[in-house]
Amino acid sequence: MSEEKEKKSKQINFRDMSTCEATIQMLQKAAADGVETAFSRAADMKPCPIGADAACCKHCFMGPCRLNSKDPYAKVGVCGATIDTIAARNFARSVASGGAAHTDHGMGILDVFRGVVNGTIKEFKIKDEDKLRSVAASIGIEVAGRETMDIAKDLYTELERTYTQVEGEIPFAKRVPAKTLELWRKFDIVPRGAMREIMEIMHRTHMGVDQDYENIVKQCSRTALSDGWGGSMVATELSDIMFGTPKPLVAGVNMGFLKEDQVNIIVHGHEPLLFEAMINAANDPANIDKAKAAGAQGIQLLGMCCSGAEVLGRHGIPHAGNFLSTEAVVATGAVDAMAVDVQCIMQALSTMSKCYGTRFFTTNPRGKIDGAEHIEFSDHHARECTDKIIEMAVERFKTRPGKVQIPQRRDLGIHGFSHEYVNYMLGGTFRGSYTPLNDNIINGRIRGVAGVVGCNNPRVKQDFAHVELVKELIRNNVLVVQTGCSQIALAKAGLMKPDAAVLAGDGLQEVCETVGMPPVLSLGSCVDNSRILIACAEMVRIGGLGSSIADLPVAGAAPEYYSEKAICIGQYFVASGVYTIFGVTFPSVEGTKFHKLLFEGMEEQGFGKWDFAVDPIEMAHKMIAHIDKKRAALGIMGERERKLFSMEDRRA
Ligand code: XCC
Repeated sequence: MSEEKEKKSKQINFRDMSTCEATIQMLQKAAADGVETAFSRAADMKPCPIGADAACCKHCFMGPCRLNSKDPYAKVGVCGATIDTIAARNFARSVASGGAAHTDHGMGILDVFRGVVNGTIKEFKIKDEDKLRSVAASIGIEVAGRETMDIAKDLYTELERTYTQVEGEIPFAKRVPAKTLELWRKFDIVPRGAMREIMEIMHRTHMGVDQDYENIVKQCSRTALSDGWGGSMVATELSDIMFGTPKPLVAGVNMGFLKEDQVNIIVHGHEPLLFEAMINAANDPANIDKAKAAGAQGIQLLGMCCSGAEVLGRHGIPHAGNFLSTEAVVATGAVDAMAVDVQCIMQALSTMSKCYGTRFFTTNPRGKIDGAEHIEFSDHHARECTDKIIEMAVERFKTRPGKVQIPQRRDLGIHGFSHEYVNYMLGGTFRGSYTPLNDNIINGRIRGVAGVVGCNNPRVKQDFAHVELVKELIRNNVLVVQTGCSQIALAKAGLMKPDAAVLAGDGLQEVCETVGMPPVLSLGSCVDNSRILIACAEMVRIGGLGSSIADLPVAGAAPEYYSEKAICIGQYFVASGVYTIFGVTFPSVEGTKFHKLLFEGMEEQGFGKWDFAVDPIEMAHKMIAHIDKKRAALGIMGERERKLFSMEDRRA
């Protein structure tokens, strides 16, 4: 970095930019070492105000056209496009890109499932047969008396339609509550295959095609739903089938899980395939011997971002940190190798790794980075890639610069709540059911359920909004479920332990203590937001809380999002009926018709709605107000009853 930049970055008070102690320490170290990070780059570069309001159109070369968000209807683009068309098109392109990321991830998992089913892939297998059967049955595949592999073949054929089907509804539409599905049909937004929906959105947003913001938003919903109830759901369900459905386990988060005397390898990105193969490789005695021969005690694998979130819950592999810690962790000098696949991988990691001697590997043909070493991961020969990475990491360990600096923070918590486990946890083996959850919402011990998910963004203080929002929600008896980088923020804050129940309001606390669960449940990666959709569908099916997802006293939030995937996730939650609030910034201009459609109109049509707030406490109270509105509509705003899980009542 230039001298001037170095001076500036040394002046940054990183405590104003993050609440993660380990990250702050490493950011200070990087600045002292003269190495820049996203934090220093963000401090050095203001966001473009026109782009931030989505008032810039660059979809053709008569422009780029810039409208004035202070007076949005004063001007139109060269072609005559209004602010509503421009903002809706920009929003739609984010939905398409975000949806493509998740559905392509799901497709990668489907490719492996096909190899497992037809016997060409030996590295992976069907690990959870019960889950295979229940997923197959949920979409109408006959399972009784059939061989596992026969069911798996049928399931593959069905699920492929999630991507390729040119007409008709995607398979998981069968899981959607009837009244919600009816609304989708009325608005003609039941998704066909994701490939078709994404192609169509790209076509419609080309200059001169769809110039009606309402019509564009409809296609946003259809495309986003092909992610949530399509690509992402396939990714989650098939990953559970092949790698195991998560069950709660004690696992650790933070940089203190790097070990000075071990070969440390970080896997960062999203698809679980690389990580699963890496786990096999790191447990191979031959590779452990190589590490020992180099003077290490063993091999320490750690996850980051969503790759890490999946194996944290599935296998208890420690997690080094969320999105904004991915550069900071390299500054420890203790990372011998970082292997990445796709999504949320900052290009700067390549330079950063060079500064600290970390071996940095891209592994996916879809995600190469200038300056990184590429070792391609093949589903059919997974170990060739992972063994090579271990070999290089061991080499680096041998030549590791003497002094490493590992922040000694380790946060233990319970991770790995799947929909299946929640069912079991609440109802037990013989009466597994969401009934106790619904009962406790109806009797008011639990006010409602909130999904708090999503990224970090260097424009706001890392983890601050996640943690303060969740604390305020549980204090008000709202049960919180989490995915992605948000769940890592809360894990670092210690809220994924059962004893965090003391921070909850007395109703939620009582339920947590009875069941022995934390007030904040970690569900996995961003594609695992599909678990939240399934949970919502199950709450409707059990009864007592209305007949569509839009009736439920639930809300969603992404207080520190940065990614287009988050926009797509938000849109599929809203289209599914969920009130969804974002922080940081929102890509629309207040007061425009497009903005009003997202923030009011969709709710009037029977869907959920978008909302926005930067302050986490304000955000929490907006969510609670929505939950209370739904409770009032359901007629369950009354006094709380003090009896818990009464078997007598249930029998009656
Ligand atoms: Fe984290 Fe998924 Fe966001 Fe990326 S996008 S920053 S949650 S790793 Ni899902």
